[in-house]
Amino acid sequence: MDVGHMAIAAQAVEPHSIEESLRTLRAIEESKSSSKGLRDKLVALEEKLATGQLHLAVLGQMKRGKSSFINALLGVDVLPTGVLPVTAIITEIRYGPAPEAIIVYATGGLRESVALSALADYITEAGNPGNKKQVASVEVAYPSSFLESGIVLIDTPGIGSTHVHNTQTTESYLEHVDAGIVVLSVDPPITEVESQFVRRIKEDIPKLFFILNKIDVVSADEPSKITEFLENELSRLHIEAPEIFQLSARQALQEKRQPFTHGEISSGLDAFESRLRTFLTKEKRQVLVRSVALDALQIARTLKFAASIGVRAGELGPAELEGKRMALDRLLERTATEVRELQILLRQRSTDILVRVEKDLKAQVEGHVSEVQQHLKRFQEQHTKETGRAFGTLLEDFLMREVETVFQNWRIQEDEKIQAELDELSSRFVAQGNSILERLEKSAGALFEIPVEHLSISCPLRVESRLRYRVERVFYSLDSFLLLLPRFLLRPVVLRRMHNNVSLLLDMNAGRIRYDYVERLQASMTQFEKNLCAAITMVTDTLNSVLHAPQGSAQKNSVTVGILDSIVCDCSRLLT
Ligand SMILES: Nc1nc2c(ncn2[C@@H]2O[C@H](COP(=O)(O)OP(=O)(O)OP(=O)(O)O)[C@@H](O)[C@H]2O)c(=O)[nH]1
Ligand SMILES: [Mg+2]
Repeated sequence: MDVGHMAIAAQAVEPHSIEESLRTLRAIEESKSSSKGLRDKLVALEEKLATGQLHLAVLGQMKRGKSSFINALLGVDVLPTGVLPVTAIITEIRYGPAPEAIIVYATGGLRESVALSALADYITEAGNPGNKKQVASVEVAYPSSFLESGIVLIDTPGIGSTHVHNTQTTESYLEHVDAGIVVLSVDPPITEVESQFVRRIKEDIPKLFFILNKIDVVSADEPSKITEFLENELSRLHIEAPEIFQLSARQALQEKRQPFTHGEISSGLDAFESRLRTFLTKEKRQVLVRSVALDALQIARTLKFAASIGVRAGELGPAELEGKRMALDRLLERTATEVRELQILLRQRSTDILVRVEKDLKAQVEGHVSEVQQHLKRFQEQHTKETGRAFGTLLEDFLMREVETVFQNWRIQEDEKIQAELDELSSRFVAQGNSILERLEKSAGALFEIPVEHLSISCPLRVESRLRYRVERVFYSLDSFLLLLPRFLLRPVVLRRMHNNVSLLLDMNAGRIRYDYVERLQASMTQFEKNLCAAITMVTDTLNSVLHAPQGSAQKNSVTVGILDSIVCDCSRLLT
């Protein structure tokens, strides 16, 4: 046994801390030089523990006061708030000695430092409609004492608004979240959208706190009744003894700004802050460990499966081993073919969606040509006096409004339709990916007569999350030479020409919209395939490396199996 392996074996005797488990997993993985995806994942998990940074996300339905609540915690109006749906971009807030905001762009990871006061231009629906500035996320540094304890506080876009992309942005971020603060409010206490959201996130997020916000708008005896109601509702969602804090974010911020004028009123924030402090000192690590242990368990099981095959391989005679190797190679080849077929099918389905979008777009254009022509006639009647450029500008503005009206609501509905299709597609393809994996493991297990532990792809695959929404400004430019025509010719020529061109104008803009959908769908599919393949590749690479390792490593593999067994036990224990 080599020295490195003896060190690994020695560790097996004692129970592992999660850090030791990760180190051991990495040592085993490196000794087999199996899969890059697996290595990257292990490094990321180690980093997560080493930095000890807990991602604490503020989540919930739009307009419940998430951003106001974060401002109240920080004691300053850092994040934009408002009556209309506001937050559109994920904003991560960390400790920093001086206030700073960094805009991270989706294209090429470009970063730009901006003043905190300019945040609204990047993260709000009004300042950055439909995320046309292509912002991936925003990182804010702020010198707040409670951020110093190693939390990243995250403001997320509200779910359930008509801006579907806001819900998608939040959903796509969930896999990074270690603990969540769900903001509810008194008006009404909990909606169906919120119930569904909570039901879904409680599976992925190890710890949830609940805030009942805006208690300043109800009479003093109501918050406790509402809390009782919420406790019942949440227990229906199998959240026992939920921690609910009643408060008014608005009042809390005022109190922090002018501590002496609000002496006797309590916003309720103190109770939450004190709980958060205990959580950060006593439970933060536990939450981080659970979140890491969940991933480590999956990796340990994969490596154990491969090492068990290695043990069997070492026991076989050369001829028999060669036969099994060839059979496994065929199996891996078949798996690769199945994955390719799955990819083709996925691409086919995305083409189907685009064909349908195309059809819908065509119907939308055809259904509105005569309406826009009628509006144009009315426009002509209303504007008889303007000439030259002034007339041109008016006409352009009019056309712009018309085009936007034709497509704006259509796009919202189409997005929802596509979302539903992608949801269905996503779950179907994840299921198919899992069944490929299961078949591979069963066949490989049978081939080498080893018991198969069920390994599933716990892929956080969310096709919808990858959809980046981009609204292009729809436009049509008038030929400027037309505007130079003499007055008596200008109006009839331009308007007749526009009348005939209405369908061209709508078609041209439909083309841009179609291109936008093509781009978004392609980006989404590529990401999906990458995740799906990464999970399968992790298993096939590991199997490949163990079976093609030099002969005579049965003993090494059986030590490894023992070590991995104990890691599986340790990780499972951390999760109970
Ligand atoms: N009365 C009262 N109003 C509040 C309170 N907290 C927030 N609001 C108001 O509720 C509205 C929404 O607040 P935001 O903080 O923007 O809500 P949000 O959840 O971040 O909204 P989105 O980012 O759009 O999802 C604003 O008009 C706030 O002033 C509160 O405690 N009491
Ligand atoms: Mg907000």
